[in-house]
Amino acid sequence: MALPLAHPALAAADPELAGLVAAEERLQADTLRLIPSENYVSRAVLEASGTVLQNKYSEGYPGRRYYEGQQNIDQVERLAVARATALFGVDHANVQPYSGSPANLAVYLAFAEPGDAVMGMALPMGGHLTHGWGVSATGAWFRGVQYGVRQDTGLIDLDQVRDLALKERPKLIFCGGTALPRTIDFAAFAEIAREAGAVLVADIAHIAGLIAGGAHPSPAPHADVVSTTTHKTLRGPRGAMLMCREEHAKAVDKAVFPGLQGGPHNQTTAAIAVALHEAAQPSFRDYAHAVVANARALAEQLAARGFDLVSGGTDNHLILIDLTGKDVPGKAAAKALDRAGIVVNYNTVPYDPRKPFDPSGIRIGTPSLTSRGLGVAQMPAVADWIGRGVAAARAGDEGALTAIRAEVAELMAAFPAPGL
Ligand code: DSN
Repeated sequence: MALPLAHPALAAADPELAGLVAAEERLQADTLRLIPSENYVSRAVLEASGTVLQNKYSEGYPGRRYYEGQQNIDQVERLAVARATALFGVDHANVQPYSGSPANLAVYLAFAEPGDAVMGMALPMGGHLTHGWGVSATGAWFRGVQYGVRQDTGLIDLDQVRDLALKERPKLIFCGGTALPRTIDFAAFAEIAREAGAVLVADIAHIAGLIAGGAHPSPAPHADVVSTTTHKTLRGPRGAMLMCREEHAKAVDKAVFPGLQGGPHNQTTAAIAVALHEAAQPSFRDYAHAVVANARALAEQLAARGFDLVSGGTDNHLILIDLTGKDVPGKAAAKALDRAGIVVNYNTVPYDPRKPFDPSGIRIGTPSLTSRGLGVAQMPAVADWIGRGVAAARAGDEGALTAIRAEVAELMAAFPAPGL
């Protein structure tokens, strides 16, 4: 296996590990990555993640640390916070959560007591584990009340949300999720939360980059707390942020540290700062709008090829395909597409009669391909490969998958991945 020239010290010290990194770089370069929660970070974000900031402990917050030697770290964190508040138009940002699940857990710690009712979208409907789903600590320690989408439209049933909220009086209401192809009506959720006396948490992990780039409405005027990861459409390192109004700043900060976490990962904070700087540039707005334009074009092309799309299409970066009519389960299709160089994930669809580990759907999205520069002109080819790949999965035609893999690699070579 060729050693990666980009990591000479790693290659010399640990060739086995370096070989795996090189193989992953090649895989990310050659394949069409359609997982909607993934992306390619810039070289600058990658470099910031690999700095000596790694070597420093800094429990506490800028100016209020439990370790000395924070002359530079404080400035790094202040920069990240200032860039987050400016970009998202919020009073306060905490950039220390290690990732999305710990960030959401901190929200529970800040605003609820064990046993309280909390409301979120059911996981099989497109929600997230940490929105009170049973197998998560948030569903075990709190009383999860779950809403969904309508079976006839695939859209969130806001009447159901209001009825449940007024009946159950949850402490928290989460909006947002992991498989929602449509715009989230933050204002409507805020009205329901107000009526029910609940704290509204907008989990914008999937769409943070679209919001930053003006391609999705912002929750800032409506939500009490905004939770997000930084590595999806926002195109930063693996990390998270909690943002809120000033009145909630103390509770949020206290919940993250010392409530839940120890020292922040300063190298990640630095990379978040870089990503936020990149997201404030005009080119990021172009990227965010291109993500949505590509998803819309791809959805149209898929529908034209007879694919059944949950909610009939998309408003954002994500498309949820129900393969029931294609007579192929989601997992078999996802694995076949993987062999064809097209990386997706199998996913439940609303009201799925199949089990979560072998569901009826696949979930795809356009952030990664957009970061590589693919545009609407390439979406017919992408839809074609998906159509042929799913047909090959049904027919067990490995030759067809191999042929698609070669075509995919040829196109991807023309669109070099950022950061690699
Ligand atoms: N793992 C994320 C996703 O893929 O949507 C959610 O946490």
